[in-house]
Amino acid sequence: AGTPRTPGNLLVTVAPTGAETSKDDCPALPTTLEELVETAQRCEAAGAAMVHVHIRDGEHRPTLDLVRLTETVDALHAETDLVVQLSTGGSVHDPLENRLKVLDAQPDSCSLTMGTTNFGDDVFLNPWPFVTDLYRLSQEREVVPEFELFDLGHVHALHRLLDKHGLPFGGRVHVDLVMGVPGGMPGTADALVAAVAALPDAVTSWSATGIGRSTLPVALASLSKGGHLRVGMEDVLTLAKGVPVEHNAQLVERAVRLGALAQRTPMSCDEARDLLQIKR
Ligand code: KMH
Ligand code: ZN
Repeated sequence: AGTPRTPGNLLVTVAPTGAETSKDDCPALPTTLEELVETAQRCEAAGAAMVHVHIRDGEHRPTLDLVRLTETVDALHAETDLVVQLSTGGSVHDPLENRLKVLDAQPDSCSLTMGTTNFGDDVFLNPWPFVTDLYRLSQEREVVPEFELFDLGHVHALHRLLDKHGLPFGGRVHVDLVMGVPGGMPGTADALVAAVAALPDAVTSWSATGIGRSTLPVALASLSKGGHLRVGMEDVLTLAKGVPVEHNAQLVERAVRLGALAQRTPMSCDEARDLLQIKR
């Protein structure tokens, strides 16, 4: 028998694509199924345990096409052990009814944003009835939500949701702070500390990600407060000023290096499934 592995205590989630960057602007963005699977495999080898997925159509445009979503979930399950989280946020242009249908593709987890937010010059729409419909659907379908909090008001909306509608499927409450979106809370250590202090007691784990230049301050603040990390080209396209990300695995590798400095070890996919109580 080999040496027993130290249990991991750092969940690294990779968000490799997003819906707001075009392939023309960033050819390294994984937009085809082949690119996504290759990315997921390299990110898993580098230490990621969960993938937050947005997909693209044949012209590399964001889509919520159910056939493609299902094919993507199946391929990621076949080719990796990663926890597969589908975005229900889609792009700022996706209608709410299409975003609800994402759960038909049977992901392990789904993102669930806790309120409407300005998103640059656009609006990312999440009216309360949509939030509660999506939450109830996730409970029925036994899909574990990741609550996306873009603002301090979203933290309070999460209190309200859990008070009125109970716990998610599996009983764990996992949150991701998405910081530094123009229109949301800033990507600063101060804002992270305020958001974490206000989280409901029912929260069992949380990660954070900082958009663009707030990536490193947010990652360091999250590690300091005992949080987990989300990284990926959905959130940042440079490693440093003028140094483009060439592959999402570089961001995962950096997250693992930062974690190591904080004496945190990346979780395996199985450990992440236990943490989030993903249906087996
Ligand atoms: N594309 C953003 C408008 C999510 O995936 O749930 C929304 C987003 C959040 O990316
Ligand atoms: Zn997303």
